[in-house]
Amino acid sequence: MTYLVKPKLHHPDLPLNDIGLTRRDYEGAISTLCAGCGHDSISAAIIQACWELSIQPHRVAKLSGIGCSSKTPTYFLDKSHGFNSVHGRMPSVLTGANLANRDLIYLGVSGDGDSASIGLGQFAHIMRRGVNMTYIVENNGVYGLTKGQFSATADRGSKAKRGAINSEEGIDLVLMALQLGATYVARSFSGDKHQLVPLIKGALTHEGAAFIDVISPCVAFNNHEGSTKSYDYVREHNEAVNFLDVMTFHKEITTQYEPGSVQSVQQHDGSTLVLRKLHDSYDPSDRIAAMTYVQQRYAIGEIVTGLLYFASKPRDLHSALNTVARPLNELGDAELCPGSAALERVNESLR
Ligand SMILES: Cc1ncc(C[n+]2csc(CCOP(=O)(O)OP(=O)(O)O)c2C)c(N)n1
Ligand code: SF4
Ligand SMILES: [Mg+2]
Repeated sequence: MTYLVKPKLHHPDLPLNDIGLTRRDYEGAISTLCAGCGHDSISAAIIQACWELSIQPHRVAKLSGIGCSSKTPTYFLDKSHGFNSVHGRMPSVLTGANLANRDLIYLGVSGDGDSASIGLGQFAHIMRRGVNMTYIVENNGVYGLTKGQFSATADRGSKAKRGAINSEEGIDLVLMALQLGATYVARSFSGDKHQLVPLIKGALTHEGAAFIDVISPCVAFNNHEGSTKSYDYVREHNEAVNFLDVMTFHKEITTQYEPGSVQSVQQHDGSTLVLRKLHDSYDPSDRIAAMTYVQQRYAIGEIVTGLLYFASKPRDLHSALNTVARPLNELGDAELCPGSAALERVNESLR
């Protein structure tokens, strides 16, 4: 893949995070996407979230499939591990990497074509297995890279750039993730970084399957009147249920929210999610209610955004499989090959 390296010089007074890095230390190559593409705003939000969380870049493994969205890991975190897989196959590569080394922070970046069309089966299985990761779909309702065909998330009745009407039902990946058992599920908009950055921070600190569907307009092929994934449409129909703030465990919580509208939840890693509710009746810990709410609002033309569901005690694949705690590449011969006596005992137990 060709890319333009960004010059590394930066202003000496740029603010530093807790580990002494500037925001520029989390950047990647210069983007070659179309000017105004929503995907670039999502890359900027990922950079901001990782910088604010003071994540060591070498502890992140970023994985993707094929598409304009799947190209974006080149444009952030250039000191992290990266793997650009086959179209729709990122989830199985991520699952394997995670099983081999649970010490890394896994970030999967995909498109609506990559995850809801060719990769739908892979998407379903990574969610139901509860792989500890942040999985972001940059959802523009089209195959941007191959020039704007409808993808499987395009809403029935939405209009293509050349006027064709989509006659098929759209797949809602948020509803699928909820049904399949993801333990942190959110939706956001690439044009709303105040909502998106904290949602990414919450997902990165969540120790289970975290999924964020980000509506990300394709300015080249799906930003016209009649599209339900355009900047104008999403701005007019966005219905936020809450706003999130994430406090890492070493930061003091100074609450600036009105009592009664705030819900704080302690996560496994010690960080706290502080939710400012916009709808008092909305309870993000109720999975069934979240599915009902998303569907009810969709029926009246609204796109519900915010943290829609989370489980404060998530189950992850390693705990389900009772795997060894250390990364496989740290195990020596003695642990990997316990000897013929141990093999004999295993065989005996199966007779
Ligand atoms: C196996 C395979 N089938 C088809 C393609 C062609 N192809 C490349 S990208 C793409 C769709 C990308 O759409 P999406 O994932 O939504 O990404 P976007 O470009 O919209 O961000 C397709 C069909 C391919 N590269 N590999
Ligand atoms: S074709 Fe669409 S999705 Fe691809 S870079 Fe351009 S605006 Fe973004
Ligand atoms: Mg797409």
